[in-house]
Amino acid sequence: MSNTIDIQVPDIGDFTDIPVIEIFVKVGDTVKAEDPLISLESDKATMEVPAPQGGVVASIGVKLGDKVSQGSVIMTFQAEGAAAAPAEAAKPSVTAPPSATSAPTGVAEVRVPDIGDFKDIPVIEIFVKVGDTVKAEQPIISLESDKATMDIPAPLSGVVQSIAIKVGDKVSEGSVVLVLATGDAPAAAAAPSPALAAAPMAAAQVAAAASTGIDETAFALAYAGPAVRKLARELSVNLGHVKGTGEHGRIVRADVEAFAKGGGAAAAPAAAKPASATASGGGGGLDLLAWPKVDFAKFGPVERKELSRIKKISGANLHRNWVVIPHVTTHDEADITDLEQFRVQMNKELEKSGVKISMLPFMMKAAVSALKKFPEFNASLDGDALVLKNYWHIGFAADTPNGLMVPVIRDCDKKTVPEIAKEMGELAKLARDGKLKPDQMSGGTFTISSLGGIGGIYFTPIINAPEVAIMGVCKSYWKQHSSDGKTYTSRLTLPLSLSWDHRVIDGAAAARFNVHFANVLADLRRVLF
Ligand code: CAO
Repeated sequence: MSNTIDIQVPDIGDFTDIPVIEIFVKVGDTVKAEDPLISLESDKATMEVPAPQGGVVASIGVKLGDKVSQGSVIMTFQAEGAAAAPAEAAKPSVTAPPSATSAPTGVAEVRVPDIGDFKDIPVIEIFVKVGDTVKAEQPIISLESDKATMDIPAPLSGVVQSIAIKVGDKVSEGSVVLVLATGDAPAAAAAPSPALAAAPMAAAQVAAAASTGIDETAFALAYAGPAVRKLARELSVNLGHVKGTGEHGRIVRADVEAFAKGGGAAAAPAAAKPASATASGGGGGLDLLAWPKVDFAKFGPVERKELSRIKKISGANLHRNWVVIPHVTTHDEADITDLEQFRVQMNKELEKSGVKISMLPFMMKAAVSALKKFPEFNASLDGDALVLKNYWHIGFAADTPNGLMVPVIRDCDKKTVPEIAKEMGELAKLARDGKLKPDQMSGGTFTISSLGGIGGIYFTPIINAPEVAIMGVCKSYWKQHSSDGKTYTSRLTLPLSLSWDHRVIDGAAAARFNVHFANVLADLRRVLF
């Protein structure tokens, strides 16, 4: 009677011919039931095949790159207590999970599948949260390109263990979306089996991990399988700092082990910094207190209202821009007395055309003039370089029932004031009706945020990255002005608030930009110069 048993690939749903991307054991290794043996990777998910029982690896029948399907023999075990085992024990013994769409008991990384030529598509909605049970084919996230909205379904049934993306993130084929506990594996909230501990920690567990200095977001996004994640946790290695040497940059065991020994390749210079620098507030990361959790209903009646999709997306972008860009705001004012007279006159003349001109199209022209004079304001940072743009596409913040949107008017340098006014009206209407297309909000080089129709004097607009400056404008008012301190005249005055990225622009340039902008509004003939 043979005392070895064949270990086969169990039921892995509809997947066939899946490449082996990692082998975690070698001949002679003693493994316990549920220890991961190999990792498989399809275009939709990464799955680990765990040991169905304990034993000693007697032979390995696959090598990296081999393609396997359900029933493929991957290795043989010298079974624990094989001599005494009943005859059935020698039969293939990997138990198929109950559902045809379940992966082997364990965890599976779910990735964005083949989505054609689309790349860097924003995630606009996440339908699941950690702890949710999902069924195969159930939509888990929604992506929106300028051409289509696509729902990505779960390739397997399981329980969501962690989510690697957030609304607004851009994904492409192969991007990790979430980790599912599959088959009979418990959810993150339940006591994790050894195999499950490999997965990124669920939200409730993050607080405990924070003391190790691990950047959980980077950890969750790292391209590594559950067993490697488990090893990284055991060795307190921040996966986000490890450079993968596996195929397509996948992090393998050896990378984590080498990193733990201090010899591993770091993904970024930040990796050279000890994790404790972050934990102790050394400046590498935001070492913030947990957000206060308050039961507001204890103090009075409340109503809970979910944020709109646009608010969630713009909120995430504003937050990133506020945190990442060193903002400074320079205030100034423009004398628009003559311009206002001219505007009123032009509106009378244009009455029949149906186009009404507010102050904003004039400001767009003034912005183009200032951007041409100070080209570093019409630029974006790309690593250590500044990309200067030879086109002038001006965005304007539009207040809509669903939140803030920024439509972009292209080639403002080539358009007349009435043309800009007309296009602005059309884009603002599309924005309010929720019909703005992504390409009508992209490509901007500078933004104007006007609160002039509402009120206020000054504010601090947040830069619309990757732009490097934004002009905020408030309501014009009559101000007493004197050039000699003796005689005074009333001038219609427009308050200006220019926020700029101090990595690119310095204070003197910002002050000059404002002066030029104000001078052009005071006397539009200056755009000719
Ligand atoms: N001073 C005084 N009056 C002003 C003015 C200013 N700076 N700017 C506009 N006005 C007047 C307009 O002339 C118009 O007056 P009438 O009704 O008498 O013609 C009135 O205010 C309303 O103007 P408007 O807001 O409809 O037009 P606009 O071209 O100035 O702005 C738009 C268009 C889409 C930018 C604006 O409607 C809007 O959404 N603004 C909000 C932007 C915002 O939320 N910014 C904050 C971003 S940070 O959270």
